Amino acid sequence: MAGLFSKIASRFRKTDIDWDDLEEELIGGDLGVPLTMEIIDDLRDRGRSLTSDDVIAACREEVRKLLPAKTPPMARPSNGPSIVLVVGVNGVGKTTSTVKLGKWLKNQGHQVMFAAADTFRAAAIEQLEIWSQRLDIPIVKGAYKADPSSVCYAAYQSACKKGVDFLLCDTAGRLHNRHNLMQELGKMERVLGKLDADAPHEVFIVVDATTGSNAVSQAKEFQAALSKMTGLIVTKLDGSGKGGVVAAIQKQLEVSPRFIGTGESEDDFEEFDAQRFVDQIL
Ligand SMILES: Nc1nc2c(ncn2[C@@H]2O[C@H](COP(=O)(O)OP(=O)(O)OP(=O)(O)O)[C@@H](O)[C@H]2O)c(=O)[nH]1
Ligand SMILES: [Mg+2]
Repeated sequence: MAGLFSKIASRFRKTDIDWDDLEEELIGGDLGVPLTMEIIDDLRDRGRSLTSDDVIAACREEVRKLLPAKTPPMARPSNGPSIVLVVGVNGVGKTTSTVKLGKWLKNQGHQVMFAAADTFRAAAIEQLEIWSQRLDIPIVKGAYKADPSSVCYAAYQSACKKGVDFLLCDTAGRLHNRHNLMQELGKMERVLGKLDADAPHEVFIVVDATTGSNAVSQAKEFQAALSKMTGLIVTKLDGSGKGGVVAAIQKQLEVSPRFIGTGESEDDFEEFDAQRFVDQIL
């Protein structure tokens, strides 16, 4: 499916660039108002008649410049496991991404453990357990309805004992406007912070690319509820022709993309690459 930029290129191939139309396309492509305005202003400043190819090249360049050229490695403390908290609204792909990240890390030779901290649904614990068996990655789970903070606490202790490098904590999907559930995340952070002052070492917000600009509001609410948000995992980039929200979140929240999900299988997962993203996905 055609991405945002190829869509714009075909729209303006035979007509002069109309700034209002271009603005509409960029906002429609989920780049968000602040970034769209910056791109349009920059293009206007060039003050000459631009071809559609010039415009696309400039748009790609603006987005590429905004995104970090190199994705940082996963944070590691000098002692003990690196704790990764995976958060987001319902159904965006948190559990799938936790599993994919687990496999990705294991393939690099790391010792990985899962914490099934989504105790909200019994099926969620089972879902992660099945993956744990399939990938041969140990799991610590709590009882259905148990306090997710206590599951993370127990998982941390087990991870320390086993010499685990990365403890990946899958959390329950929560609506970003449900205050008590958002507060529960703050509690998880505080409990983990007592075990290791820098924990959680990574907090990844997962968003579904196909939800478009709503993902920006979701990420904003999670950022407000948590003391840190270290990265973005964007899922369902396969075939949707969407992805602009990655740039909008970087621009408005300064949270950088770290991984992308490109399908339902456990291998449909890649470390984010800004150049590839602007050239092939957007
Ligand atoms: N096409 C596609 N589907 C995905 C991707 N990531 C996740 N999914 C699918 O999205 C659905 C929801 O994924 P989950 O990982 O269960 O989502 P979740 O955020 O853990 O959901 P809750 O725990 O209910 O909040 C599943 O059907 C996944 O297979 C992706 O990158 N591409
Ligand atoms: Mg889940």
